[in-house]
Amino acid sequence: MSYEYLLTETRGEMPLRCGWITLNRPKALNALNDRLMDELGHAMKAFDADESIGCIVITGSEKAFAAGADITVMSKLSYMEVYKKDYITRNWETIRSIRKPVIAAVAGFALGGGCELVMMCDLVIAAESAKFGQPEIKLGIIPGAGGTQRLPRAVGKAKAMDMVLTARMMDVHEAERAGLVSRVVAPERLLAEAQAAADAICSQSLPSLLAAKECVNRAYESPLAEGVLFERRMFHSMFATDDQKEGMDAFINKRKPTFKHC
Ligand code: DAK
Repeated sequence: MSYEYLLTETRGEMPLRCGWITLNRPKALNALNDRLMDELGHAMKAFDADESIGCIVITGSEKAFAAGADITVMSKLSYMEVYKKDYITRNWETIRSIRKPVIAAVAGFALGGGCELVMMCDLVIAAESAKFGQPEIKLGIIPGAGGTQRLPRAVGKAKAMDMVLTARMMDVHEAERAGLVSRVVAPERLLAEAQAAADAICSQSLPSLLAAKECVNRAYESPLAEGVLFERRMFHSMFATDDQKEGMDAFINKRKPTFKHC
């Protein structure tokens, strides 16, 4: 598939490298239309299936990570169209199926669907210019890609209500304090910091990364006892990997581990 709205590349050293995806629709502040979301799903699935990739980074431009779903397109839709065609559910759900760690590297606006896309990622590294918001209420709609569910889980009910009901944007420092953002960096450091985080992830054992991500995500989907049981079973299964032997032997012998990802 050739991409109209994305740039993709791989960075880092073998054996595990990072797949980079840059949202590239600058004139519309990376507004997320159907084609862009199809491309994003395709690129993410391709990196997820590539055995040489350990981590995926999604970034945008200096001005906008993404200013939301494309309002020009949505303005023409009727209830029957969005309901019967299950408006863009298809290509947004793809992101949730990605098993490798995904880092959002955010500068500028992350609004509406852009903020929801950020919340579907695993780590969020944000420049001091980043602004987060769910301004859908100003358009006579509500968040539709998980904003009313993931935002309260990330920042708590009080702040989520403030953002969803008043359309107020959060600056990056408030977003970090509230738990929406993993790290804040100077704008010129954003891509280097994201790459450093990706390199740190790619230096680990891939089966451990997949298991760790799956377990943390369980915390959002299940009661505590079920989540802990799931974690325990996954923890036990790690002892079936060569990488567990290698990681512990390397520690004991004071050397760097050489993981085989099996
Ligand atoms: N859609 C389409 N075009 C957009 C856009 C958007 N969301 N955001 C910006 N643009 C376009 C502007 O129309 C303008 O185009 P031209 O006039 O130059 O042709 C260009 O980008 C530059 O924008 P501005 O001139 O407005 O730039 P400013 O710096 O003055 O303002 C801004 C930046 C981000 C504050 C402003 O553009 C803005 O308020 N944008 C809209 C933000 C917004 O309301 N976002 C929420 C959209 S609703 C779902 C999945 C997703 C969703 C729902 C369901 N399912 C899976 C079911 C998501 C919904 C949404 O995101």
